[in-house]
Amino acid sequence: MAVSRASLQQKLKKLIYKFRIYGDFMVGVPFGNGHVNDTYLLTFDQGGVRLNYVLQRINGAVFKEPVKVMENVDRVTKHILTKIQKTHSETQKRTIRLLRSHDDLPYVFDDNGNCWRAYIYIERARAYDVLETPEQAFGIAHAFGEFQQQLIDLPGERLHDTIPDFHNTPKRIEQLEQAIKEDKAGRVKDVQKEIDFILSRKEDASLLVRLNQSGDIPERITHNDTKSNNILIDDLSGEGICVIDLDTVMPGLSLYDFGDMVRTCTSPAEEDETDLRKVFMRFDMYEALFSGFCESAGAFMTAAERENLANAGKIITLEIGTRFLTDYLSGDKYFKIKRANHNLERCRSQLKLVSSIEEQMNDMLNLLKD
Ligand code: GN1
Ligand code: MG
Repeated sequence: MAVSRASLQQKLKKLIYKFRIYGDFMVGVPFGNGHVNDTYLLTFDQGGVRLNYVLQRINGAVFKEPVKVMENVDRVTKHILTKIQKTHSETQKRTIRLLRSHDDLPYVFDDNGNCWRAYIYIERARAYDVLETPEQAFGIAHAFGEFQQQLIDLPGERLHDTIPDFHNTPKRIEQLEQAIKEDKAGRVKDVQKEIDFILSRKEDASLLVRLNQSGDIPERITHNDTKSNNILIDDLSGEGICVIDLDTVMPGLSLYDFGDMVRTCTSPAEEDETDLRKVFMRFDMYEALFSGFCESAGAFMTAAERENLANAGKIITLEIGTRFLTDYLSGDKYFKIKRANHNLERCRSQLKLVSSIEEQMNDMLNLLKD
């Protein structure tokens, strides 16, 4: 244990000095709750002052072209910085600031070919896995809506599709059907109820993709992973201050971003809660998301996008539940797990949330009429 701890410190130290950074490396510790990348918080002594940085290994199995991921993140953060410089006197906490390597790139590679990036840790702000108040939900939706708004005029060519068909819900269901056929881990027999639940909603699940294909809802630049914990909430002001985890920023549909907020901001329980009585959509949280998003995204939202806000949460919650189940059936190859049935537990809580959203569909639609 002692040896591996020391070797981790050596490894982190070697990596972080591949970036242009001032001061003495003190310590690095694992950080955050991501299901995909490896994240560390590093502390530096800079002339007697302690400063923290986040260092992350991009998961190469998930992001096959990490350089493209970083090109997207770099362009997007630079663009956002130019925007907030015009509107805010203090910009330090309002966007991720990437460190640059000695070759002036926003990433480095280790000896095993893994891609790493680093940024300045934002102090006195935090990310919430479960929200406590509607004000937080409002702030999160407002911030993600503003993020889309800021990127509407991103100059240059289309961003890279770093994970093609990332939010193609019908494709995700096809992948589930394939995993059922293959039954690699011999688990299909235990999850017939979950499979039936998902497959009986196939038609509903394809709605947003169909609306995009028919030209009714446009492609935009979206975040694509708008979990509650991908916004930092300022400790003092309570404002949703900074959008983080930009790995999946790419062309996408605005409604998937809104939907993932419904999935992660409205339930009083964690994504992997096993007591399903605790998993449901709190309507006051939905209302707060709706208001926050309309306030910042309302100006550019089309009528068809607006009309489908109520469907978005259901569709992406079904999509993520489908992905968890697919991974469970495939032997837990994609998402990091902490226990044997973790992906199944995650799937079940998502499906419970889908049911709760369905029950409240009329109330959600009524909100649109007002
Ligand atoms: C993954 O890495 P993390 O936890 O931010 C996943 C998202 C899922 C999410 C479910 C690249 O995000 O798509 O919605 O888990 N990211 C990727 O919690 O697959
Ligand atoms: Mg993520």
